[in-house]
Amino acid sequence: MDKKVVFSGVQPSGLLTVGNYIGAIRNFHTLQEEYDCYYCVVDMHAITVTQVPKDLREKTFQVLSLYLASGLDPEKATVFIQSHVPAHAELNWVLNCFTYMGQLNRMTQYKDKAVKHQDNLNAGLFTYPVLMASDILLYQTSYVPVGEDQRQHLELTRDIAQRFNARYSPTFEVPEGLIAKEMGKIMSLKDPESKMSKSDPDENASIFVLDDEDTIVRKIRRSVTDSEANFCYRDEQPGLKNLIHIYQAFSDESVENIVKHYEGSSYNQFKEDLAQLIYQKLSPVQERYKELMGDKKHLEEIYRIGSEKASYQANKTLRKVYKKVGFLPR
Ligand code: AQP
Repeated sequence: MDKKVVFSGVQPSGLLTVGNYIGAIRNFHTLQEEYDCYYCVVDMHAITVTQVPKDLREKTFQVLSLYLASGLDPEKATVFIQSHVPAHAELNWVLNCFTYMGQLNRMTQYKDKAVKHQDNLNAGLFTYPVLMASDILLYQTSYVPVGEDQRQHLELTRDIAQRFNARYSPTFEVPEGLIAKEMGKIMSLKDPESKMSKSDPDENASIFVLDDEDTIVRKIRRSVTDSEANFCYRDEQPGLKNLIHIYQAFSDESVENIVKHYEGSSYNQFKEDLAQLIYQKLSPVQERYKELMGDKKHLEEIYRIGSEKASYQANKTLRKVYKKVGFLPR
């Protein structure tokens, strides 16, 4: 029997944070045994905000290396670069014609990003979710492991797929999200009301996957908590709650056990332990990352093979779509 398909991607728009790691990347390799997995570095998405070309190339290698360093096996999963598979852009055009302006207007990520990028309010930023729908639907994806921030885009993807299927005949698998409940949204260390983001200009708001031990210790020590000095897991203490989620993700302990363990302790003790835990879990990833980044030829080989495999599947879906909308065969 054919395996079900998993698809996900990360933008090479900056150094990856533990938010990206917990919400998405660390789950990728656990799925590669059971599913037919496609993991993409979504460089086309990244140019919806201004990028320096030289840096974008380097960041694309970095994300690819982090995928592999986190346990992805290119023999088991298809690992590739979005712009190397032209079908993404081609399906994007067709799906643009199946998406309503009103739907895109409701996307909260667009609203947030529009405020931050007033100087470059381009159409790509607005239609970003349609390209994401194309990425997912091209592979007949059943499951999409992403963070909570992508839930709305995923709903739109489902909607577009259902609209297309209803207008013609079943063409796209309608995907479901694999979104971790509490850990699906890791918040900023400086403002626990906003999401931790790789493009946050305040470097102290995020732990980056490549941060060294001293940096992790310093950032966690200075993270915003509260003055209650009472170790609790509750909405009224959002900074502490967020740190507990990070602890939970790196330790696989339940919130209940973590709270029981630190009841009566100072926040400082918890913060010291958390910083050590993060460093312990990230340092093997960092080691492997360094090795991989030292051999770009090997990385190129991996992404070339990945793009070929991905193109084969993507073109199958694209041919179906073109036929259904009435384009003449080439
Ligand atoms: N804070 C987060 N908590 C949990 N998951 C998160 N993700 C992002 N931030 C968090 C998940 O990481 C994956 C890759 O995200 P992306 O690169 O496609 O874009 P994003 O969601 O816009 O991530 P950033 O870090 O906020 O990037 P910038 O700053 O460039 O916009 C997705 O699965 C996402 O859900």
